[in-house]
Amino acid sequence: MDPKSFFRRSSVLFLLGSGLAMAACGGGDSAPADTLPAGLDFTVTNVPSLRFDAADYTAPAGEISVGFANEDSVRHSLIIAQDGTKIPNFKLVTGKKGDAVVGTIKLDAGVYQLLCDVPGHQNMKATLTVS
Ligand SMILES: [Cu+2]
Repeated sequence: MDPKSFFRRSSVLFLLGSGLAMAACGGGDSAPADTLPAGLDFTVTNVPSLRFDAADYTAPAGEISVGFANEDSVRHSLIIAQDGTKIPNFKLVTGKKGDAVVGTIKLDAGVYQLLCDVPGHQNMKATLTVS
């Protein structure tokens, strides 16, 4: 074999090798997202970064179903408060991106605050108007 052709073949093998290495690195998060059932009274979605997807939500008074979904990459909670007092026995938590949970709560007509109580998430606030 002449030296020139040996060099060409080595180069081809080298390129093939690096191509395989790059393909092996191309992972990615492909965890299937949970989906919320249709017909919930209201739904809050966490979006990047550290935000609810709206500033104002509305819901009917009475026993209501609440959906809480996470499109952000960190854990979030949903707390409902009125005049600075948390509504007891209600807290929804989404752990990771793609999580979705449903809860129920009984609320009278009025204006409520939605909060996330994960440390450092005090900017996650929204208003819920129940009527
Ligand atoms: Cu949060």
